[in-house]
Amino acid sequence: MLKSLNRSLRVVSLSLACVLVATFTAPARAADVKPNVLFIAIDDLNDWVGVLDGHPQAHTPNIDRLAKRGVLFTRAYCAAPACNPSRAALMTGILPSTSGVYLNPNPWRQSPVLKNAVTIPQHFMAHGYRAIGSGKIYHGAYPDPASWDNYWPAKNQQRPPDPSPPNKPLNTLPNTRHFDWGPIDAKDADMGDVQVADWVIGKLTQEINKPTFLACGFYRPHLPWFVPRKYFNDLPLDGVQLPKVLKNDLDDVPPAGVKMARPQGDHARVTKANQWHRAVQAYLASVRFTDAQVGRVLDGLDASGKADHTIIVLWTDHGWNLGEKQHWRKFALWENTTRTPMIWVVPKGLSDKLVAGTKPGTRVDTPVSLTDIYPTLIDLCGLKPNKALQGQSLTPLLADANAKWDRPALTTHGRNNHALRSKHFRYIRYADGSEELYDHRNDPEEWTNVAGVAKYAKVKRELAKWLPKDNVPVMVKEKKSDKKVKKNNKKKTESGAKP
Ligand SMILES: [Ca+2]
Ligand SMILES: [Ca+2]
Repeated sequence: MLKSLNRSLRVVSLSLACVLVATFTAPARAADVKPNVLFIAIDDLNDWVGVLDGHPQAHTPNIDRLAKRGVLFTRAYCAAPACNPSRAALMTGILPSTSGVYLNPNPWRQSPVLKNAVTIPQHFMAHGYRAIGSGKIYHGAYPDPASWDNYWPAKNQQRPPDPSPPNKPLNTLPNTRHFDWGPIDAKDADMGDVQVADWVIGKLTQEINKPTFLACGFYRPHLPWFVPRKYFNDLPLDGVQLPKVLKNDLDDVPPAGVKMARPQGDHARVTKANQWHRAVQAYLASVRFTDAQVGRVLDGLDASGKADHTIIVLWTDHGWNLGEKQHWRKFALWENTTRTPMIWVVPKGLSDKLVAGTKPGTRVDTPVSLTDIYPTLIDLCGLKPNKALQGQSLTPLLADANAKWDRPALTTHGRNNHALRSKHFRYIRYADGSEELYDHRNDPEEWTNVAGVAKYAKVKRELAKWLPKDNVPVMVKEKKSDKKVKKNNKKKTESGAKP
């Protein structure tokens, strides 16, 4: 009797306490609460995602359900079509043409412009946040310990090793290095990205008690496309569909563009070894694997009870060609190499700038840049502005998918080679002055270069106004010592446990 009375009293006092806590922490207005940020990066994922419809066999139920929960940008473009310059620009908000960080071998923190640049997580730390993370956020060779309070596996080693098959290369290509693919007999738990997700889920459930910027960087579908066999199961080789390709597509591309495509390189090797279908199969399988990890992290967030208090942004660092224009990888200025999935979820009442939150299932078709992520986060979380930023806040588009937006999306590959993407056009201008123009109203695959057609002169002129005025020289070159560091990092991350 006494015991049950005690229990009742405890329940009553606990309920009272809950009411009090709820009352004390309930925000008078949105700005009183600092939202958490879950910042999910995926490496080398193009538009082969269900909601972007880039490939009929793309199967990404988890990225799709995230998109349905918030706003999907269907035309988001990288600042540079390579890991290092894209990520350096995204994380600092400063364009390659301003920083001189154009390519992968440019150690970005050595650029005089970026040396003291305040990265996104640094800006959050300066505003009372804890910045933590795991996985690939910066390019592998150039992690940034200054960006984090805590990182796993370590501030200078962003990701754990991946399993590697004993009988490489699986795709039979000579001198493949990581240009290799196929199923491996590894368990999910052996995979670096699974361990990264585990760590992030652990932090979500245990430790988000103060405003936290939590980064989660997935490495697949970056090469090599080695993922556990089960992700290949529903993709029989004889049913794999190649991307849409036009024969002789490069015939109307100027030499500067053909040089980027390198048709005698990867494409010749892949087709000669009869590996095109296997490559597409392995990329699709790698995308499925990563999508599963995204799903685990989203489930972790929901189970943590913090979802209502967390802004989510998901992005990938650039697109990828798998034989379109006889081109493979990124490193070029076309739609497929520059387009990336980008998704935002802002819960209701979290942001003064977007009190209603994002409306589930919204699609924004306006072309935007990944350099817009930084100012958007500042805007949504009510942080002080960072004057160095060159992007612009996406908040107007998050609030209204049809909001006015004049600026085309800019992508730069190497010094003074640029692409501008407007609603209907892609305009490419190479350093030697040669051009491509594609009219997406009737040419979504960018097969017909209309740069020389008189009626498009005005379109080119209007777009050219948005080309950067300054194109600083390459400011940082890879040093011998960096090459050594890179080699060691590579060893650390690729020679892991054998499956
Ligand atoms: Ca990448
Ligand atoms: Ca063509």
